[in-house]
Amino acid sequence: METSKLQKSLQKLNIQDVNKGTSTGSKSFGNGELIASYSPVDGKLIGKVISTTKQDYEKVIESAQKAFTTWRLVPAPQRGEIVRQFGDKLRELKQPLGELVSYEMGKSLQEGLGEVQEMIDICDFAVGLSRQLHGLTMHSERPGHRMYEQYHSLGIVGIISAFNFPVAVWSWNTALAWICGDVCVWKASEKAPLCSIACQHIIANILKENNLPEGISCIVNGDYKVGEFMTTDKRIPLISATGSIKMGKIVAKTVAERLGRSLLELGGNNAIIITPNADLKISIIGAVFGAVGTAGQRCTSTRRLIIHESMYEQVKNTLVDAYKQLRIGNPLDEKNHVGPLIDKDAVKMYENALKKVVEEGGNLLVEGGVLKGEGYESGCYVKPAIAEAKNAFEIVQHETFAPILYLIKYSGEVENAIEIQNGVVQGLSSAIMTTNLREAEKFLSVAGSDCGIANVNIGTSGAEIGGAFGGEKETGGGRESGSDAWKIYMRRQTNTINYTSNLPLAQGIKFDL
Ligand code: UN1
Repeated sequence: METSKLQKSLQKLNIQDVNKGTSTGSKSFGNGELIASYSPVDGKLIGKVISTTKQDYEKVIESAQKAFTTWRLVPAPQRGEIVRQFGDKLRELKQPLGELVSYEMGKSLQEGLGEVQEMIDICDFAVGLSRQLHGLTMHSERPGHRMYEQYHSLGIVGIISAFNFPVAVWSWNTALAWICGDVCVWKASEKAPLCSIACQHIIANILKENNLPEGISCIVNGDYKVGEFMTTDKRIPLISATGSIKMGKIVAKTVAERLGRSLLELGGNNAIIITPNADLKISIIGAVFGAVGTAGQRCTSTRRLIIHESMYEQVKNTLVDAYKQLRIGNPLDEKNHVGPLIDKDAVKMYENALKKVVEEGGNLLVEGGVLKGEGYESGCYVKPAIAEAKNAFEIVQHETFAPILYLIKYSGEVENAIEIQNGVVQGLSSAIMTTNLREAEKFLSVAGSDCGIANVNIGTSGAEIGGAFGGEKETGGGRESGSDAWKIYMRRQTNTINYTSNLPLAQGIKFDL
């Protein structure tokens, strides 16, 4: 893509002025230090944002609190109408926003556009949901009594998002939170802050056009210290955080200490099992996209392939050949499959992991390495690598956010593969490639995969928004996006109404005066 075309797209998103920062609605302010956003695509400075000071933060929370008292009284289907307008605007701006995601984060343009599509889809989902925030009715054990439950708006939702899905994960949270009557304060990753500014501009205009309080959508910028303002803040009943297990443990502890709610979506160590009954063609496509898509920087990326010994050589050779076809380069150029890693720190972690797997006795089948020269000036482009390894290796147990795929052999029955697949601390996504019904059902059974996502004949990444998204064990246990994930954004109330002139007590207790 030519630079001038990209510049035009950035203009459409109104993010070209540097020094934008903390904002509630469309008002941008802030006194903090500047955070520069460099593109991993070409190493150029895209813009700067102002980080949020404690004083700025207080203004944001005041505005959010004020907005909540109005917003919660707007009927849910009318709140849905605002989300519908937001989704429509995203449809209009899909191309420029997808380009910004691709340019600031480094994922391929197709994936950048796909990410905006996830935003559009969750808006549609939320609009429908805005008429379906159902509670249940129960039959009371007492005569002349009615019992039911209802869901009320919760308050301020704090969203801490990661660089790898710089816009979609926010929208999964915010679209649901808004229809639930909550207001949102978003701290985006300091590695992709301009994406958050672009999104804020879009929603701020919609709020303004509809004469709604600007504090319905707020953003704060900065590093973990700004995150701490939020996690320690009793005025924020729910913190939804996406990121590393290390970060999640700190967030969980801090929020639990004040008995707040947290929704955690942390690391994955996702595997695909390839059984003797697998369809090889789809297994290879699923594995390669899972491992190298987004340069291995999805929390659902495929990190481990657990292959039956009878298929091992064939899968290995086909994979090595497939990796030779991969084109690595500018992600805005649609002919490339793999873009850069987010920054040079990520490159170091990739290099360390490759070193470590060899030290532990692994065998590099596709060596990897950092690319240099024309087109790779940012220093963030790396070659996807494949290593034969053991599940017990320390490095295999660890999530490295890079395109490194570990091949692990299993023998005997599918139960052995499932044991290996479950033998990690993370529990996000998993998959089995098989055309055998018994194998598939065992994998999905209670004795099967222990992950939040378990797929058959589909890779580990690329979940649809309609299902609940999240994982077990050290992935954090939270569920976002579809199904009934909305419930965490609301407070549940049980109501019992007596329409008689007697006061019978529950459990048959007599208390006559
Ligand atoms: C993430 O990497 O944090 O399932 C989210 C997927 C995407 C979302 C990934 N729909 O790969």
